[in-house]
Amino acid sequence: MEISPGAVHLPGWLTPEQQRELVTACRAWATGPVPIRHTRLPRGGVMSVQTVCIGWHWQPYKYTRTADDVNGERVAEFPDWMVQLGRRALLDAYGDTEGAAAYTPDTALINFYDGQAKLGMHQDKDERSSAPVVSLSIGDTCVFRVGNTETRTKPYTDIELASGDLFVFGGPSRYVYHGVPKVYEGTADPATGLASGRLNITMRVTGLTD
Ligand code: MD5
Ligand code: FE
Repeated sequence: MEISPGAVHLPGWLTPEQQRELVTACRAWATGPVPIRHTRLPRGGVMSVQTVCIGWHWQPYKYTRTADDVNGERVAEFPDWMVQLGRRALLDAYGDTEGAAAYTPDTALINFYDGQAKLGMHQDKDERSSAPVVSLSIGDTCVFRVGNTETRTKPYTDIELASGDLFVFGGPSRYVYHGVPKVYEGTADPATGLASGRLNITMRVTGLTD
């Protein structure tokens, strides 16, 4: 369903098998050339969420090929199968065949939330492209807060994102404030391969070239 113009939530979009495959892939990336870490913020804080990136490495407020704030290694390649998954997500969310075919995400941020992790209200503005963001959730259910483009406060809508859910943010919703105020610990189905916690994968277009 459409939460606001361009913001489309498709619950249960991933099959249990796709969820298991994504968990396996994310485990490999989390222990790959650039290990998953709590991102350090410029003002000295540390995010409670843990993040590993593929394609391009995100750190506030930029994307680089190497993880200069971790170990200096180059991040893993963004695989073609994930480009195809992103195109299917866009097609199912918007029904726009040409728009979906033209979508070529080149980075993904893979966020891991334990039961205490939160993500404050923010906008995603570090990409030089206004192409949609594709979000996939696996594991524990969370409260996801979708706000407005003007302020990090009300009006906003709280929805639950559960394992297998797809969310696409494009058009007028691309730059809305959003966050994760709560993770419901212990709600994950271990059959996905994730015994506890929440995994979120966001595909994006950086708009960068080497
Ligand atoms: C998460 N991740 O659940 C969320 C899902 C992040 C982040 O917010 O920046 O890693 S992605 C939600 C998102 C992305 C871009 C735009 C909008 C939402 N939006 O317009 O609401 O870990
Ligand atoms: Fe975000």
